[in-house]
Amino acid sequence: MSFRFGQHLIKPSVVFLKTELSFALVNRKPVVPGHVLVCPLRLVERFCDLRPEEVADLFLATQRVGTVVEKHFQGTSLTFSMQDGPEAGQTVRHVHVHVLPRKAGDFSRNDSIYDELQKHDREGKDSPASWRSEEEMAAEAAALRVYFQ
Ligand code: AMW
Repeated sequence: MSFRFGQHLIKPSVVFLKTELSFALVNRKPVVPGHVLVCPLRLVERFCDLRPEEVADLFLATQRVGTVVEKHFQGTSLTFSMQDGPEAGQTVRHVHVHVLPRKAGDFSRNDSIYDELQKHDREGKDSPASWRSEEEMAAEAAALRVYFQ
């Protein structure tokens, strides 16, 4: 079985959490180590189109995922971000929360992380050559899955 993430078919090997209505996957192009994504299982484009139970499940999953990636990647804070619609920078038309472990000095200007989020998967910056290998992604997902067992 695979997971839908917008136009992408996601292999179970890169998914590290599945709840009743949500799933979390590792990023093929992380902005910082441990940059992962949490999505509703149902292919829904905009946040406003989620049902209340999907919002609840998505945010509960996001909370759990944040705790785990902060610990696993030795972060001391977290950035949560959602680009909700193309004008907000959304490239994959499927609701997703970016979860990014943060640590002191990771960006010289703290909010530069938002510039990086905006740029990292735009045209010209997102060729397959810039993506991580499936093996590397699967290994990271396997390490994170352990925390949810
Ligand atoms: W958006 O700009 O839509 O808020 O973010 C899309 C995110 O999804 C980016 O971080 C991008 O690197 C990631 N991404 C896109 N396709 C895949 C994929 N097939 N597997 C893992 N991550 C992906």
